[in-house]
Amino acid sequence: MLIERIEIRHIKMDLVTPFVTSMGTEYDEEHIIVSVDAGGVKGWGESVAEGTPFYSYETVSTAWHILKDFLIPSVLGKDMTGIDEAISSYSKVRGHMMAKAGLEAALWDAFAKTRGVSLSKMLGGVREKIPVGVSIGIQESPAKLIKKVEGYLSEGYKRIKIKISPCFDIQFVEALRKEFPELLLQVDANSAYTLKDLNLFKIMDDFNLILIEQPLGYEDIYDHSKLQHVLKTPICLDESIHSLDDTRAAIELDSCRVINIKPGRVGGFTESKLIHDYCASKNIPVWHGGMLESGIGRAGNVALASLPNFILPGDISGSRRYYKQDIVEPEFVVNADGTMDVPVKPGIGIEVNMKMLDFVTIRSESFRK
Ligand code: OSB
Ligand code: MG
Repeated sequence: MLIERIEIRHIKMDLVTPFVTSMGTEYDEEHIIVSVDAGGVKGWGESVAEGTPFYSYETVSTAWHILKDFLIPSVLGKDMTGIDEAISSYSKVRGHMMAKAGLEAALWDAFAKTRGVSLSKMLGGVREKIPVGVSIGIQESPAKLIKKVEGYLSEGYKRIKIKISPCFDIQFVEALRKEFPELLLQVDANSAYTLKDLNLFKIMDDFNLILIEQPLGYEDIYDHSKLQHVLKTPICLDESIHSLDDTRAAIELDSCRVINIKPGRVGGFTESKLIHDYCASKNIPVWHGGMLESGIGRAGNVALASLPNFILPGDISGSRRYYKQDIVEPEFVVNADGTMDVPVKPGIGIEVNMKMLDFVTIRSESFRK
């Protein structure tokens, strides 16, 4: 497959409702859309580096730089036989997982399209529908949170994740548990706590949560093992896991009993699959995280989440939960039974709405050999 042309677009999309976490408040989402023209098809990917370095050190600007100056030149004009060849062409680049994942996703889509198979099939997916949940930002009061949850449950979502941060934690979890005793509930702290908060987690431990996501330092693996050893609730790592090696360390140290896989955080679908397979071999369930993607990134996430060890519902919600209008057709919808259909058409299996994509594009640059 000859890589003829690559385009990157900086996009900005307004969220339907501000997303409040322990890292701050997001009103809109900035990402990079990557498209690759190769072998008569167009492959699409989304780099989930954000406008700010608050979740990850990467930003749209750093990812743009790494894509333009290092990743794109290493694949452009080459005739590639498969994805591994592309990855090894830029393996000298350390870190910058989100920049890499955006390009890798576009290449996976192009390879799948040239072979006429769905991305799900090509990745080894086995599900036609995936279980999905919703990630709810911090609300002003427990009463407002309960209202939000009621709304999402009525749309079909079967699992609720709430963001927590100091002073916006126990009382919110307690109120939800009281209102919905059977609710599949999990919390995400985005690294807002330290081991000094042990007592708080011991209280959390009695609310029958599915898991507690990334309570401690965003690069930490060691302190999480200390915390996991005194809790019965599984800890799930998000921010701390950038590779299969990190995953092995975390599982061997018993720092977590569940892994959140986000292709953007680990450099793409290839590393995601390695993590998925390793976790399966250790009986560690995984689930698919989210980065408030547009439909382009979401399509890849849905395909990846169709692999067998994605046992827990993912942070993969319908397009409307995030954006008034998505940039793909058809947009993603949640079924009444809390599942989402995995696209079956070749590649990511949805069409890009070019008019909408142009509307949300702030700047673009294209490269050919
Ligand atoms: O920690 O999982 C996270 C969004 C941006 C950055 C980090 C996280 C999130 C979410 C959103 O929780 C999940 C979604 O896309 O629905
Ligand atoms: Mg998280």
